[in-house]
Amino acid sequence: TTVASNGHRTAFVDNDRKPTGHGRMLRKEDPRFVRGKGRYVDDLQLPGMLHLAILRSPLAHARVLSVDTTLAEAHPKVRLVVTGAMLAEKGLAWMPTLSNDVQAVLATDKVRFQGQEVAFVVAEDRYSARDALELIDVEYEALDPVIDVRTALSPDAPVIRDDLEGKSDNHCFDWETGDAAETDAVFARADVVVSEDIVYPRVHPAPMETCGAVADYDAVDGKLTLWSTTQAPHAHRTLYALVAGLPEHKIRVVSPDIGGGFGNKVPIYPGYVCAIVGSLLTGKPVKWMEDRAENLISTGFARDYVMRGEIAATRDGKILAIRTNVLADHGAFNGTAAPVKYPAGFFGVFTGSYDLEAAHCKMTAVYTNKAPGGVAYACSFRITEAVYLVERIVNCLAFELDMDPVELRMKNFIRPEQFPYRTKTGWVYDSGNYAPTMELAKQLAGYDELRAEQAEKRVRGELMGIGVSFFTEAVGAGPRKDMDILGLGMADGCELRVHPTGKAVVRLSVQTQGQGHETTFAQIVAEELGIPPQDIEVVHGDTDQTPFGLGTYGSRSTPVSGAAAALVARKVRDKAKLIASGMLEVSVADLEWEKGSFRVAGDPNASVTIQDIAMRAHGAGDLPEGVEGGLEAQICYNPENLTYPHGAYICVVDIDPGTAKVTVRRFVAVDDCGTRINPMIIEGQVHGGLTDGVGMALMEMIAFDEDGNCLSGSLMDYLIPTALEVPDWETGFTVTPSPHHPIGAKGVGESATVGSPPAIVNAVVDALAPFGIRHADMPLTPSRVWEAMQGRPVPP
Ligand code: MCN
Ligand code: CUN
Repeated sequence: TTVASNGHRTAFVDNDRKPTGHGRMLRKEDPRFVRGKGRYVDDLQLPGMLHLAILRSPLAHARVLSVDTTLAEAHPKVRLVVTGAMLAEKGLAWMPTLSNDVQAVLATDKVRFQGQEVAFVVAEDRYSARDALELIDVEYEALDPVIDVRTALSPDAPVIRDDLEGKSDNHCFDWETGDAAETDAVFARADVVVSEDIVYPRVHPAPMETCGAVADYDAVDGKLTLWSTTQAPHAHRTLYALVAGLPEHKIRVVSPDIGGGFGNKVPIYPGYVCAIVGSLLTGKPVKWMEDRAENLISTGFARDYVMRGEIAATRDGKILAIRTNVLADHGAFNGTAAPVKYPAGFFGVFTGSYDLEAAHCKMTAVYTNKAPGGVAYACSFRITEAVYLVERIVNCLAFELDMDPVELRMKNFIRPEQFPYRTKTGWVYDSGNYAPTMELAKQLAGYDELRAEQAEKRVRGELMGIGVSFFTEAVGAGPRKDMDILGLGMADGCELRVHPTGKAVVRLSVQTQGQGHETTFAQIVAEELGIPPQDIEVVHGDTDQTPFGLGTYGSRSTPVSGAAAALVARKVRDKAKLIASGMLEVSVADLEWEKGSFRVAGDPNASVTIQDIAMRAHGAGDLPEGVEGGLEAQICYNPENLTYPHGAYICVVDIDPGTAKVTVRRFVAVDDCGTRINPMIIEGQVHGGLTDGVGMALMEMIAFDEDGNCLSGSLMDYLIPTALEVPDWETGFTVTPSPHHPIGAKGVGESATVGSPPAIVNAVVDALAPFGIRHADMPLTPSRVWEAMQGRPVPP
């Protein structure tokens, strides 16, 4: 453990400073980013490029009676105006979503949320395109909107999706997991049952760069190139092929630098399709770039779960079962992205890190007149909601039992010898060792001293709270036998070429958005081959240059593509070994590998480096019998299971009793993501996720008025945290390698966003304990905390 100058402690125990493989290494991408030399979609300028702007619905629910584009077409700089009716003629008015629903590209019959795409204009410049939107005259007939998820299924609610055949209500899907009867039986005989209504409000990832695309259709060779802000270029290409009927080999999707994705850039948005149509019809490259308001009101939101959590336990704090009923708001179209078998993502891990006798979840998903989306904002496929539910309800139990929340958790953890552990909802946790992680967090926080300080402060009427959360995530989707998105299996390709001079290029199917893949994937290969990471170029984000794979979300890059990169490097090493045996004139069995070279066992002077071998592989000399020239390999990795990282978080807050303002004073995060490839990048991921957590717990919410007007369409209204709202993060880690991952690594990119909101809310509620408060819903803004202190229920 090292103590920083600010007194904060950070634990280091492992291989933090290895030079040629895993370890702290400055990011290869930093020189271009810190100089402002990143290349984003909006930086692209092509000769003759036109600009596209989208007309959006001002109403949440309305019939489209007519769209008059005459004046817009007459604008001198306008080249094209397209309406839903025109797209319908080409069979392009609707597109499939990643969840087997359909979504309007441009509205034909009705608009179903405020901000929905109604028409688009292509003009010579961005300003003219936007000006011309005002010249389009749309006649709407307003309909009653469905805004409150709780009344969406009432018999008199207007039907939003009357486009779907036979649809007579706003029901989207039902989903159930666990055993209802068994769970009810356990509840019936429990000493203590606690229930709580828990809302995870609608939030938005709000990446720094909004969504956009440049489409360039070349009529001569029939090739479409689409530069777009996508986290999953290959999956998008296949879908464009299926939707637009273009041959897949004539589509190239390029995802250049991305200014943050956070799941916002997983779906296919109407804007991308509009850009493609715009280019097909004008024969010119067409750029569409959203502004901030468009991003906030129309693109993939996150959460929006109304949950009833129930927990059953013995009087002495043994948790027996958890039961939950969820109402899920999916907006106007089910535009979520999750493996087909999992319509609620991986919410099924709501049993958390505890060894239970039974568990059951029943979920009803509904349509409302709000923007589509659902799986975004570092959600690990809805594990955010699951962890929030279990970590809040466990705290409610601690409150009822008057038991210390750490002690209650420790008492109920799945024990190390129980792994691999099958949960009551059917997930097999690959590995875990929870108690040491919790202990380390306690130690770094000085937990007992904090409790003593709190007791003293309470006597003086000061409001200090200590919040704990412990999470297990399931990341790395996923084994192709049970995970696919629209029929595409969730395996990842990877290709590695070592050039004659010993420099290498590794080609990935995943797509970095700020996670530092250009560095860490070079490190993975470096660790396996002993080639310095500086000599390994990472290529990604271009379907013409990389093998097929499903992209980056659900923290799957390390669990899936990371494994692929390690294995492809081992394949190259195996071939290198054959070549080395020829060079050293010994049998393969006599060779020993030592990072970067093969040497003859027992003869320290007889060795060849991987660079020597690369030259020989491409050179003129003889190669051993049956060995082809070149030094390259390719793989498609299908994970055996997900990886299950875990973590223990402790948050300390102070609440001003006069203004009810919450200050996060300290935050200790101990993460366990198995083998750590680049500890510095992991810390960056954790710092970012913790900051997200402060945002969601205290500030962020996409709100609507009763007419369905989105009240959070700018960053003045949708508050996101800055350095001023967050403390100096205190991090530590433990290492429990994944037993099935070739290097033992588990994903970490979403851990902190998943794990931190319950720690912060638990801390706020703990501070409010003197008021008898057991729960309050996010975001815990001063006004909400104030209401809670007055004994008034917090608004939903
Ligand atoms: N890493 C590591 N050792 C491990 C695990 C991960 O060094 N044991 C490193 C990886 O090599 C990678 C980074 O940490 O450089 C994140 O890896 P991983 O956990 O595999 O997550 P992904 O790369 O798949 O990233 C996706 C994840 C998701 S789903 C969201 S949402 C999110 C997140 O990443 N979006 C981000 N972090 C983000 N960070 C930035 N800057 N921008 C986003 O949009
Ligand atoms: Cu769910 S947000 Mo991330 O998986 O891209």
